[in-house]
Amino acid sequence: MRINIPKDHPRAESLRIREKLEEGFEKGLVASAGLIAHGRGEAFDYLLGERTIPPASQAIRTAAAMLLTAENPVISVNGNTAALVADEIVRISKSAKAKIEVNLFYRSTEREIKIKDRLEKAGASNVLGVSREADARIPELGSERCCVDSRGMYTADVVVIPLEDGDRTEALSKMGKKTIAVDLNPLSRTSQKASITIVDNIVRALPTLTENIKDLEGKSDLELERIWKEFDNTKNLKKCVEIINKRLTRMAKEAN
Ligand code: PTJ
Repeated sequence: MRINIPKDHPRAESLRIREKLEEGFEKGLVASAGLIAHGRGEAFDYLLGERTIPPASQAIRTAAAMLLTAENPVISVNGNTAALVADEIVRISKSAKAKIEVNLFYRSTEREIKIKDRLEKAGASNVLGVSREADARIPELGSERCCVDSRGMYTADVVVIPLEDGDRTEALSKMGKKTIAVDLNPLSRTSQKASITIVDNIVRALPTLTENIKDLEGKSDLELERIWKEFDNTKNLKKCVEIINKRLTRMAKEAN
């Protein structure tokens, strides 16, 4: 149901994001569980103060450096990502020369085609992974996510996995791939298993990733590699949890 969101509503931005997801659901891009997943994300965003925290900025810069040194980077797109940030996905794919592949947890050919159409409307020219094009299998993965495109994720060296489930993150790293997750929950299995986890809302993280790619473009491979080789994901996640912890402790004191 649509309402006219007043510009001065204190939660206007959050309501606008919800509206995009609702619209995505009505158009058949977003899975019903995608709405629930968004709610979990919102709760963590609330705890973070709905801003890009310093460890997330560091993870974004590291992700930009990793994408620029990758040989065959692929961005995996699901329903929520397509509904929220299709334009930004295309921008990143162009600036980092990354392929785009549709990969769904709740797989249906109908939804894959709708997501592909949305991405093409945003300017994508070669969207992989739709229907029979997902001709290869990620070993030891039970979910529908195991079907991937042999030109894309199967042969990729770096995979960007926004709003992901832990099983596939683990399976991709077992295949020797580097993974860049975007997940507001620093405690999730995806966050723990990815090579780089950006603990930020995808609507903020991706535009910042584009800016960082542009900023690092002229650097040598050696310099770029140094950035991602020095990055410690476990330490970075710990900093995210500490920020939430400090914020809650301060708020609890203020409440007394
Ligand atoms: O479109 P499909 O079929 O591939 O399904 C997509 C969902 C998201 C339903 C599927 O991947 C799923 O069930 O994901 P999970 O296991 O619920 O994990 C989603 C994660 O994304 C959770 O840890 C959320 O906190 C996080 N999240 C939700 N919204 C955002 C987010 N992270 C960043 N930005 C968001 N806007």
